[in-house]
Amino acid sequence: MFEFIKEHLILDDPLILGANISIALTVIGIVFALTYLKKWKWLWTEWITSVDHKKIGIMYIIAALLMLFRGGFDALLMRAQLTVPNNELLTPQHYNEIFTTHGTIMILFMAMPFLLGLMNVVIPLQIGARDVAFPYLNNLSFWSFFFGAILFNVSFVFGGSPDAGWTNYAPLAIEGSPGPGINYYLLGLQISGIGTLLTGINFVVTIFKMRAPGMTLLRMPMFTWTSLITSFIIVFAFPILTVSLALMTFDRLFGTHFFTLTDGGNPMLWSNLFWLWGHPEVYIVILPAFGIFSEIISTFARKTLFGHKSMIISLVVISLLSFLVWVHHFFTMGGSAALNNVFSITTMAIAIPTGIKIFNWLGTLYKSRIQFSTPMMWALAFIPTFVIGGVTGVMLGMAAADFQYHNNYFLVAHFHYTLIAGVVFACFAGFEYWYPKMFGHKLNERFGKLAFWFFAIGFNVCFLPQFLLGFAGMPRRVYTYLPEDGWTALNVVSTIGAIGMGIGFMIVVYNVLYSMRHAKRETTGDPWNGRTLEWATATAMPPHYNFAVVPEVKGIDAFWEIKQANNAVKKENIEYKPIHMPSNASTPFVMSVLFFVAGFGLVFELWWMAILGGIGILACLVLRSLRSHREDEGYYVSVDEIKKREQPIQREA
Ligand code: HEM
Ligand SMILES: [Cu+2]
Repeated sequence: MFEFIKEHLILDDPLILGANISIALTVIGIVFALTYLKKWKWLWTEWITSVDHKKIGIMYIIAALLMLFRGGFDALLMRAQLTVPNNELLTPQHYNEIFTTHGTIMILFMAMPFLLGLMNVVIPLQIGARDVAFPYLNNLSFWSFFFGAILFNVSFVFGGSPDAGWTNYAPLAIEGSPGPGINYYLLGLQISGIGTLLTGINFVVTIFKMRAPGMTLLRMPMFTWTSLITSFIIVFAFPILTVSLALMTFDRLFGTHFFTLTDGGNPMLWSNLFWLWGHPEVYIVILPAFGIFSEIISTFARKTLFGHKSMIISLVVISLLSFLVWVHHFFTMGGSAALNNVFSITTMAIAIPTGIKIFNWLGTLYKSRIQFSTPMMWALAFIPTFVIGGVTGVMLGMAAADFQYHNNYFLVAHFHYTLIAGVVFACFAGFEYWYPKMFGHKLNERFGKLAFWFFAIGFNVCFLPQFLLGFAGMPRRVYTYLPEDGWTALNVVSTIGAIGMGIGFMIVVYNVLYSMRHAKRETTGDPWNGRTLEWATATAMPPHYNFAVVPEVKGIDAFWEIKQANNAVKKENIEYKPIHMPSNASTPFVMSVLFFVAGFGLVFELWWMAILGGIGILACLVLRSLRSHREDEGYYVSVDEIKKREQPIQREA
């Protein structure tokens, strides 16, 4: 065992060694603090085993922020490496590993969980429900995502990181990459993918079955709509990923030949399967972002979202088209012209429903009195920047033109314009917007705006020059270049922008720490004068049962209408009834740890460990089936407790 650890622990690289030490110190510090403050039990009962959707959402967001830090650090290292020609900060192998982990972490362990976290916090509240449909499953979703992410991250210090790009193309990932790196990729994604699929199922059922009386499908707020459609895409797309990852795991561990170049394997099959999942995946992260911006724009423009119905139709159209465009990721890999034409047209067609959305947002802003809060700043900056991402996407979608642009920095600039101006801006915007619901106070607006300006300006300074680098022919995924190439000046500018974004991120983190201490506590549940039901709870932070009395919905902007009608019922007159809630669950956490153990065993082909983990997982399933009756009984929140919780913060009617 000792030999095994000595063989795989990475100690020779000073950068990784430094990270090793700081990770070890942080872990020791956290363990010490928890023990010293006697917080272990609190952590276990209030968080780890909690089935409250709001707490699960918060845990998702914290994990995503940590991953943003990790992915952002990777990004800064790459930018540092590319700042000047012939730089020797990183070796070629290290550069390969970093762009692979950066891309994978940003998409699968940062953007998606961040949005799933916001969905978790907001959706049940927004539809007037007490929790999600399957709270127990929700806890399992989070922990399997979390331990999948941990497994992926372990590669960094133990055994070596994956190095075949986030697309993990065969045959490179099978025959061209010895060592455990790719195994980490396959199993980390597999385990966390289970969590994502379960979340998709959970939200489809929640949104269909648990809406408050009166909330018809067409009255659902836009964030709920986008979350519903996203959940559907997850349900259809993630099984493709599951199967593809399993097949490649067989190729690597058991010598099958699904994607090899020899013995009847076909690497192109991987590309097809990967992008058949991968393209819908980018809509899984962009659609909830659209939903967040819609909520924010209508709140701070003080108007109903313009063209609510056309928004919904365009959502559905985008989701269908997202499955019909995947071949645009390999226009240049030798398909026929006819084939490329078909996929070129479906790709460009996506611009139409997306354009409709842009006009709807502009229509909402038109002749409104805009309130420039921090969330709104992100939303306003999103519109023009995302248009740049969209327009360059159409340029790439033309098969003939793609022969020029693909695999150079024009592409890198394009997808960062969509992923950052679309998704990351939305994550920050949604975080600031719903922060009072999660923590009972707003974030400081001055620091919020400062962070916004650093990040938004830094972003454009970083990525606009990359379009030009693309025109100048700089390829993607190269670790250095020559002075004669003439790419130096633009690369310097780009790195300066990246530093600006890093500072912006640090200000966001500082703002959280600052506001925890200094911001004014919210007393009402409605700090922004909101329009939708999540703002209708009596307390600033809703109790675990959300609504003491389930609200009734009379239109889009349900809460706004309640406020306009001024029929906020006096609290004394309400007759509370006991509320049925689910109990905490510990099996999901244990099971996810076992997933990690089994996954780690497979990564290193330690069969005993893999089998032990597998048996443990099965045992958990059996246990759960036997115990389910008792566990599912849950408990009742008594009328007394409800009264106590609703009392001190009565809102004036
Ligand atoms: C914080 C600012 C960011 C910077 C400075 C940055 C920078 C970079 C750089 C330099 C590359 C490598 C390009 C190459 O060598 O070909 C890259 C690749 C990539 N980035 Fe980012 N990035 C940032 C944020 C993000 C975010 C937020 C996402 C996704 C949500 C993302 C997704 C990707 C993907 C998917 C790749 C491709 C990886 C691959 O080639 O396999 N990046 N980024
Ligand atoms: Cu695509």
